[in-house]
Amino acid sequence: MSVKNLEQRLSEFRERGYTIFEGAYDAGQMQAWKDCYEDMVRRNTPRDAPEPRLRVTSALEQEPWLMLPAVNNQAILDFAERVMGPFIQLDNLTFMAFPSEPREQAEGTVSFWHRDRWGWMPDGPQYIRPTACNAICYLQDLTDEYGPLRVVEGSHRRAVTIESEAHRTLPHPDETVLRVKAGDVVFTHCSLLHSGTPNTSGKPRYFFSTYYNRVGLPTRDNHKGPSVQRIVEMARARNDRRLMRLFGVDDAIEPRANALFLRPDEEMWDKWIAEDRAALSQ
Ligand SMILES: O=C(O)CCC(=O)C(=O)O
Repeated sequence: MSVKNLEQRLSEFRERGYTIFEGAYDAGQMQAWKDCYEDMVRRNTPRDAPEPRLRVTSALEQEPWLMLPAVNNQAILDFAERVMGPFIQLDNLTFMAFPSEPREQAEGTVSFWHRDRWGWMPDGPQYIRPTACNAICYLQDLTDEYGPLRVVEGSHRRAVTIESEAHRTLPHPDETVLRVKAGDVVFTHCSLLHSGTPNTSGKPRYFFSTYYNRVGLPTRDNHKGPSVQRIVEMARARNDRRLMRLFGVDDAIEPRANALFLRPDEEMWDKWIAEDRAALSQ
C-alpha cells in the first residue's frame, strides 16, 4: 500500500482530479474475484437473454463476503471521507471482463470519453468537491495490449469539451495514459474526463468500478436484498456507522445535513468522523 499520507493525496486529487492507491489488493484476493466471475455472469444473465451479460451489477448482493472488500476498503474510505466528508454511500459496484477485440479494429481508438454520474462540465478553475467518486481497479497490469486508462488531468476544473461524436473514441491531445498495475485503485473525481482503451490482449480485461455517491442520493444497486441487509445487520451490531452508511443507513444524516455551516466543513467532518469511530463497539 502506498505510503502517501492523506493530505498529500488530497492536494494531488484536487490538482489532477484523481489519485492512485498502489497495490490496494493482493494477488490472492484478485484471483478469488476472477475465479468467481464466470459464475456471477451466469447468475446475472436472464435465461432468455441472447448473450451472457458480462457487466455484473449488484455484485455485492450475489457474492456479499467475496465482494465486500471491494467496497469496504479502509484506506479508500478514509480518503473518500477526506474528499466528500463522512457521507459516503455505495451507488454501484460493477464487475466486468471486457472481451478482447481485433487489433486492426481497435488500433488508434479509445473506448469513449466521458465524465461520470453526478459530474458536471466545469465553468471555472475553482475546485468543487465531488458529489461522487469512482474507485476503479484492474485485475491485471494495464499494458498497452490490455488497454490503459486515459485521463485529462485537471478536467474536473476546466471546461474540456469533446467536439464531435467521432472525437469521443479518439485519443485526446491532453491525455495522460495510466498503465497501472494489477490491484492498483485509481480514485477519480466524478467530473474528471476519462476513457478506457479497447482490449486487444487476446484475454479478458478484468475490471471493477466501485462508485460512491453522497448518502441521500439514489443508488443504482439495490441495497435492500437479503445479502446486503445481512451486512447492514452485522454493521449495526457493531454500530459501524460508516459501513451502514455505505448502504444508505445513516442515523446521523439529519443533524449533519442541517449543521448550520458556521465552521469550515473539514473541521466539522473531522469531528463527525471521530464520533463515528468512537461509536464503534469492538
Ligand atoms: O474501462 C476503463 O478502463 C474505464 C472505466 C470507466 O470509464 C468508468 O468506470 O467510468
